Amino acid sequence: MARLPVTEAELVARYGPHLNQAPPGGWESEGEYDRIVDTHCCFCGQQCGIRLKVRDDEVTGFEPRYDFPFNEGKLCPKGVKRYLQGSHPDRLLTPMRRDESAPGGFRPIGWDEALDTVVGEIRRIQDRYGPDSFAMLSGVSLTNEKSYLIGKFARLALGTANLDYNGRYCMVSAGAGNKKALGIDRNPNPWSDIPLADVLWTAGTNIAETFPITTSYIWRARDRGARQIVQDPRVVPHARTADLYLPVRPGTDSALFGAVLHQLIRHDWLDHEFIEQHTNGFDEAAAAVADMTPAWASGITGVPAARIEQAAEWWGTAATGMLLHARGIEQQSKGTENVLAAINLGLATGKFGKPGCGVSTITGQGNGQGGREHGHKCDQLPGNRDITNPEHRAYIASVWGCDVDEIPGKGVPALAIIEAIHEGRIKGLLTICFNPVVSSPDTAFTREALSKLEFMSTIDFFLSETAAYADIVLAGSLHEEDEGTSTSGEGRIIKINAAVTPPGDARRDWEILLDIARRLGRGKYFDYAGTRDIFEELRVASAGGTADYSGATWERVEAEQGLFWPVTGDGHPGTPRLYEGGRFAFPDGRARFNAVPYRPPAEEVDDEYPIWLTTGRVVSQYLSGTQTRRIAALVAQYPEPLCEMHPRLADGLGIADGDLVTVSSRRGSITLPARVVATIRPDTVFIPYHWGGDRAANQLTNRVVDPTSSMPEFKVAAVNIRPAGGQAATVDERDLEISDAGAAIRTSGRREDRQ
Ligand SMILES: Nc1nc2c(c(=O)[nH]1)N[C@H]1C(S)=C(S)[C@@H](COP(=O)(O)OP(=O)(O)OC[C@H]3O[C@@H](n4cnc5c(=O)[nH]c(N)nc54)[C@H](O)[C@@H]3O)O[C@H]1N2
Ligand SMILES: Nc1nc2c(c(=O)[nH]1)N[C@H]1C(S)=C(S)[C@@H](COP(=O)(O)OP(=O)(O)OC[C@H]3O[C@@H](n4cnc5c(=O)[nH]c(N)nc54)[C@H](O)[C@@H]3O)O[C@H]1N2
Ligand code: SF4
Ligand SMILES: [Mo]
Repeated sequence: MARLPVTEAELVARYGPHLNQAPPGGWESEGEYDRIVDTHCCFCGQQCGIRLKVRDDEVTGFEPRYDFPFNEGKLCPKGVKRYLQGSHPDRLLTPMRRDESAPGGFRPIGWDEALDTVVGEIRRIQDRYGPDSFAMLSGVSLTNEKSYLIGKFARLALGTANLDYNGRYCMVSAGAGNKKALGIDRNPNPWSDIPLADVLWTAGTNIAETFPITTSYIWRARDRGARQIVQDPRVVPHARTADLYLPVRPGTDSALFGAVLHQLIRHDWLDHEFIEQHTNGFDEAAAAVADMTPAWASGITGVPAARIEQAAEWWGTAATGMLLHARGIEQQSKGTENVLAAINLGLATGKFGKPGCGVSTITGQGNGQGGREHGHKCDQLPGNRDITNPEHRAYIASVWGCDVDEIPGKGVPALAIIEAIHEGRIKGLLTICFNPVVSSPDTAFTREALSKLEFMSTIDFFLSETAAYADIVLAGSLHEEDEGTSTSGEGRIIKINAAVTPPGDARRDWEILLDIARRLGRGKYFDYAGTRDIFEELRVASAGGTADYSGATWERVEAEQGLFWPVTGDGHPGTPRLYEGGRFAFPDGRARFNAVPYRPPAEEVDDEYPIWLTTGRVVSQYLSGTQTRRIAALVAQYPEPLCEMHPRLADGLGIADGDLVTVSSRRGSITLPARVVATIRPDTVFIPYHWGGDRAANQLTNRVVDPTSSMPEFKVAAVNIRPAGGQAATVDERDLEISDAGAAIRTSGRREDRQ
């Protein structure tokens, strides 16, 4: 097997360490400020290093950090504009109470009234319907400290089993697959491995738009001559430079991976020594793909058989290689199976535990990695422990100083919480950092559910579409208004520093939770003077778990530019690459192959709904859009959702670029402009999901979930499309001006949104 010539040392010599140079005199020479605070971007899981300029307790500007080894002076369009939310006129400055007679449907109230109402309603509902009838939904834009706190708060202050989080819509299929096959829910590689891969396979990720800084690592591999394979129903920007493009039909990835394993076996492109010494279950996995020929897979996936064969040859014969995957293969009703099928390819060729090798998920949300380790999930306790395991429960009870029976059992996952609300089994809800009215599948259903609640409260800094359903809205904190740690998609624990204090009467999220706990009479379990105390407890709680942070201190994290967990004790160097030397996180040290038979997506196209729909992101918007839809410079880049479709499909329907089309599924319809592009499969349309109200893509999506991970099938639905008559109105310049002055642009978080 030929190794590409360029070495790691040559690569560093060629690129950096600091690829981009600051302007002469440094960024500090520009703009007015009285302090600069080193911290990280509040948006995606790459957690780029950023420096905030502060004047008079307000963020006035930013610069990228050159010293942070991940982004080395680079930022994407969202990171560049992130600080503009702080002084936005929509920023919530006080708690609010629903009041039909008030303008906008809410009136400002004081904290005592707000928190007494929340606590009174929690008590009333739990007394009447039982402790689990009050649920909590949370999110992982929050720090590790807040994630840990929320896990404890739900169990010991609310006393409910029903806590889950928005990572349920994001990382859980990857997590379940990694735990099952390799033993740890973390991506196995630091990104410094990417440039060392001789073949780079990206599956189900629009990496150039969603992880722009990671793309620069891919360019470094490409410049060494690494081969690039892209698997996506769309010719995403990164695919335009790929050596091999696999235009997979939505929902069929496990068939493609199965055929590749079939080929690896057929041509004996296998690492027999690795399979024998470091894995179990190869024979079962091989048996499952015995009939998965490239010709068979071609019929299912729509990818020409020759391309599948080529992908197998490149992957099978390269000395090093990485397969990077994200939500495209994970947000399916068989997301976990897709991940297991991808991992099989790494195990079969020995591509784990060494430089430039790995099958790695790319974590999405800012703290999407850390937030899934500290007990934020319905089945989990801190350190990635299992809430049903008696030993794990006993350990956490000892850290919390409570009776083990005080820790409730396993609750239900996010979508099941919404379904239980719809069925009337859950009556009360507290949400923080989650906007399910936009981000949950089947919007009409979500709205109906929230309308049935007897009481709902939301902690947010903007009146999100979800907050608009609340009875009491609690004004929480922005990222730069609090300190703590976060864990990037690489698995690197980093330090978030506070730059400013919350404005008006807004309060830090954790202070709000502590106050509620005290008012519920549970203050003794929440005796923290600051987030640092929470981190110190988190360290102890995580010790001995798979996600072990016990050796991480705030000082070390900052001084060492982050620490990769597990970091198991004082002085432990951290673990950038997992599974070194082929030792996996199981008692026998062996990874597990998994047999992955093919099964189709939950909903398939038919005469009535003949077109595949898939959903996702654009570079300028972030998630449910509450944050980025308020920044005019970002809105201007992509102001409203468009329906991407191939010219052949458009022609057949008599649709031209910019025409309004109505897209309908079994759940609902949306009318939006068509964007006719040749970069998508002709049988598939794509709609980004960052908008609410009648512009929400999730009006169309299906509530079916992956049986293992409970991930909804955001990436596959069947739809029909018809011309709606008329052209799309071009973006109204006045809207942008309004937004420059700060008002929300046609956000749908309005009172009338409530049904
Ligand atoms: N600009 C921007 N960046 C972001 C975010 C954002 O909102 N905006 N969000 C962050 C978060 S939380 C996440 S989770 C990540 C998501 O990052 P990605 O997963 O990269 O983003 P998506 O757009 O959801 O989907 C990726 C790709 O999957 C493809 N796809 C759809 N269906 C299938 C399929 O069946 N098979 C395959 N192989 N591919 C399919 C889509 O065409 C799309 O190009 O991005 C993070 N970064
Ligand atoms: N159709 C479709 N739907 C999808 C997806 C898809 O690809 N297609 N992707 C899914 C994925 S991967 C994800 S991650 C989810 C994300 O979906 P959500 O989690 O619902 O999206 P966010 O925009 O992050 O919503 C977070 C809310 O928390 C607030 N917030 C942010 N930071 C903080 C904070 O520090 N404190 C407080 N108190 N509030 C905060 C924001 O203002 C916002 O209102 O969407 C999912 N939904
Ligand atoms: S790539 Fe992610 S972390 Fe970096 S600036 Fe953009 S949104 Fe922020
Ligand atoms: Mo995500």
